Amino acid sequence: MDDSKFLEASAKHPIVEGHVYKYGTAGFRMKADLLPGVSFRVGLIAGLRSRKLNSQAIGVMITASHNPAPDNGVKIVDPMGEMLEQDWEAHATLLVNAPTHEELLETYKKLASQLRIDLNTPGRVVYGRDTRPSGHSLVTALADALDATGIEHTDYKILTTPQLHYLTRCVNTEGTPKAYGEVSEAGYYNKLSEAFVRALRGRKVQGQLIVDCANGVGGPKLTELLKVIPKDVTEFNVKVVNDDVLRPEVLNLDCGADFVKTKQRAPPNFKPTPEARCCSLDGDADRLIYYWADPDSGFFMLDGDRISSLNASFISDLVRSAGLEDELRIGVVQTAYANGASTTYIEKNLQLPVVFTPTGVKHLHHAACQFDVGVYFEANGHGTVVFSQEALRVFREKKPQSPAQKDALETLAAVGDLINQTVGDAISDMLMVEVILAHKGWSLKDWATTYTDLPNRLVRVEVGNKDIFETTDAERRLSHPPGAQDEIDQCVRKYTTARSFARASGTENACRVYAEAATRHEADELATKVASIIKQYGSV
Ligand code: G16
Repeated sequence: MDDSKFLEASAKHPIVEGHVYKYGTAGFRMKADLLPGVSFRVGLIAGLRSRKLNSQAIGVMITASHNPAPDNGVKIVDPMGEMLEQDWEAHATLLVNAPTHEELLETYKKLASQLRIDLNTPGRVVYGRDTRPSGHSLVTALADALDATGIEHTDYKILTTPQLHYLTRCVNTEGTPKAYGEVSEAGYYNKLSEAFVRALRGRKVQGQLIVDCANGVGGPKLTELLKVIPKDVTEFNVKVVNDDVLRPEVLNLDCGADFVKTKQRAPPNFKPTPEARCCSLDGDADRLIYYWADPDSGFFMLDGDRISSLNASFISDLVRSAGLEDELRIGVVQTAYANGASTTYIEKNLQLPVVFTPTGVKHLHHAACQFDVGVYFEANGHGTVVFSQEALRVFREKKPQSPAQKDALETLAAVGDLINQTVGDAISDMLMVEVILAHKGWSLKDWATTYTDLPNRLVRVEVGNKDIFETTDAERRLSHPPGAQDEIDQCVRKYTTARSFARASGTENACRVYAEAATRHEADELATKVASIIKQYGSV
């Protein structure tokens, strides 16, 4: 390795002195001007990981997803399109925080020898970015690290986050029996379109769907997809709104999935017609929230919990119709943010097991892979359904005993292709919801009748130092600072059926407080009280 080339390249992309960087819920995420040095160093770690994994391609996505426009982020994607293995998050954090260029070189070499990585092995990294203008310089820093360390690289330019995950898996499986799809953006659109038509099995999509794209990358990408979906066969009628990617400042501004979920209202800049189905994506199109708004019943939201139970119910019915209920284990994964009513519905009505993990699709995905069919969605609309290799094989190869079994098996096989197996993908999830509603002949109102949400409130609390808040029990309790959880418990005890927890966000410089109670008023009141406890402890 050429040390002087390494040092010269690193000198062009310094980290910001005094700032402590941490690989959070979805990689390094913060104000974009703090990130060029981080992006360079992420290039180093991605290259090491590729070399460690026998030259398989590693993905890097540059996005700050739901965060405001001035933020950006860098995250690493493993070869099968999953999030970076957790041990390596610590290696990434270590490398990114090396104070000088010389110490960075030393840490890089030490890491390589400790992990038994031969620096002469070829390595490959593929990357993409969302529409944020700051993405340009972050890509330059990343590419400089890859060039300085002799790693082959491909820039897939502007993509949704799930498209980058898709491409990473496609690159690594191309030409093998596990080939995931054609290695191109067009391949992604063709795969989704073809699976959508197959999963509908001749049914038509009813009525119009209005899609709010958060003024992010999902807008242009959804428009591309819609060009290849055959309208005559599907009657898929989509109106794309909030797709302005030319004015960076409007990204996620008063629109998008995070706005709708946290504010519990439709984006103010478009007036949904009463009969329209509406949904919102977030800034990098990996979250999805459905809703409607009409003058009589007002606004009604179908969030990630609803999408989860809809998928779980549809797929478990199909598995039963296919005669596979004794062969395949189906399970649902949720986080502490899941509405208690959704958990009860899944366990009692759908009779499916529910597992809880901390926030972050990286945790949910891993837990979902323990099932043959693992349904995971965070309440914020981030999630997917993963099928084991065995489940996918059975869908393709089982000999049907009846026309009904044949139909169920073919639908399951199509669904396996439609749902992004690598990570939560708002566009693929949206097609899946549309397929299920078409199969069931349901409107959003029919879907909403499956259970009644407990009133809840999510609050964002800015504190001096969010890192003092540490959690336990899948983030349902605070272990630090001492005394804070006792005060929360005392507060919660004053309400009959209530629950509340607080945790530090891994993507924003703030804490989040969630409260659920028997009435809207109580949920709001409890959230406010717990937020003030957090504010008080956080200001110390
Ligand atoms: C990211 C993660 C999600 C997580 C969300 C909020 O979403 O991928 O799994 O739920 O952040 O995390 P936190 O509460 O720690 O800030 P996105 O859509 O921003 O990439």
